Amino acid sequence: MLPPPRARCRHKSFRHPHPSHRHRHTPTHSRITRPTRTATMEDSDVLMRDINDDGLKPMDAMGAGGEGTFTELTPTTRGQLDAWIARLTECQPLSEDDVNELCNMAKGVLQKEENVQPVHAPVTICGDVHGQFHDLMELFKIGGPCPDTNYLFMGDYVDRGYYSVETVSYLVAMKVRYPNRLTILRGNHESRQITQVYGFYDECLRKYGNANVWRAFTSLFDYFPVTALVENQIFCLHGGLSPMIESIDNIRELNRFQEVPHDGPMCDLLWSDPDDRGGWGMSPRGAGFTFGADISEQFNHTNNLSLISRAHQLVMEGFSWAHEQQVVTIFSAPNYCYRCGNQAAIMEVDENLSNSFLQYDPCPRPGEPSVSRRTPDYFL
Ligand SMILES: [Mn+2]
Repeated sequence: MLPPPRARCRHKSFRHPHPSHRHRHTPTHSRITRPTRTATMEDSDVLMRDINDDGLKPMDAMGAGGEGTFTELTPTTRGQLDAWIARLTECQPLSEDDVNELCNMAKGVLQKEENVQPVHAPVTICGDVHGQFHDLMELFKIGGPCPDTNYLFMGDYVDRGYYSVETVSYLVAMKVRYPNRLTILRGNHESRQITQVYGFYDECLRKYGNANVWRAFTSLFDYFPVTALVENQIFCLHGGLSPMIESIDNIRELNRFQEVPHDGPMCDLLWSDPDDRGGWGMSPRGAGFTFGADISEQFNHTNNLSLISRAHQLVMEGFSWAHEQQVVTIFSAPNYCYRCGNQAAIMEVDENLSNSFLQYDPCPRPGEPSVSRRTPDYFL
């Protein structure tokens, strides 16, 4: 069923000439079954419940105080943000003081957002980025620069890649600078516990000599919205559904301002995966659940949704349909971990809510080894 045409175009997106490595897929509400199986590398990101916090207990998210009154950017603040963004665009990290200031500003912005943040079309929806800063810059070349193009990121900005600090600093600075053009959701890696295992904590120590920047960002992560809803039809989140959530209103009732819990509805939204098997299943990740096509069907029907858009799993073509096109997985880190050989993708949703995918390969970086598992043509 086609969505009603939108009365107005909220924002005209800037179109880049198509680079050779950019592939456009035809409009997708045609019913093409894509038999792609989701790869399982991300399944190795399991939740370990027995990590010693070493005193790094979640801060009281609302205890920061005073920063919640953010209203409008002053020219000075705008200049400050533009200077930070210019520095970060060159992949240069901000100073520790600047990160603290940025995170306080961002708390003011994100605190006002909803658990189910409303988003207007047109918007370009992106999956995991995982600290691959240069590939994030490539993403903006492929999709069009922000703020000319509106973006919605579905979490997992940090860990795995070498530039988590620059990646999350850049996205947060852009969020504060252009709050209505950019939506950044929380992924399961935006957590104190997970970042201590998968790289962000170590990267902060290496780049700053102490854990203050890690502490500032992980405290900020408690403010990120957990889901978004594009024009009341496309439900966006990092992981998937929860047996404790029947309606979208259930999500609105959650207190999201906390560390990602080990279980329960908020945990499931950030950890669950769609599965070929029906019903609810145990997740091999040790957190969240697997859910079948029957579950997606029921959820979309109950909530009048046309699509669940999520990230969280490596998919070799950058996007993958599941559950008869009721669920799509989007993964935006090409050659994930610099070795998986996958393409990345982003999904453009236009003002009529029809979608198309842009796929891209890793941005070539001189001086860095490119290790790919892709079989060379001459070998076949
Ligand atoms: Mn994830």
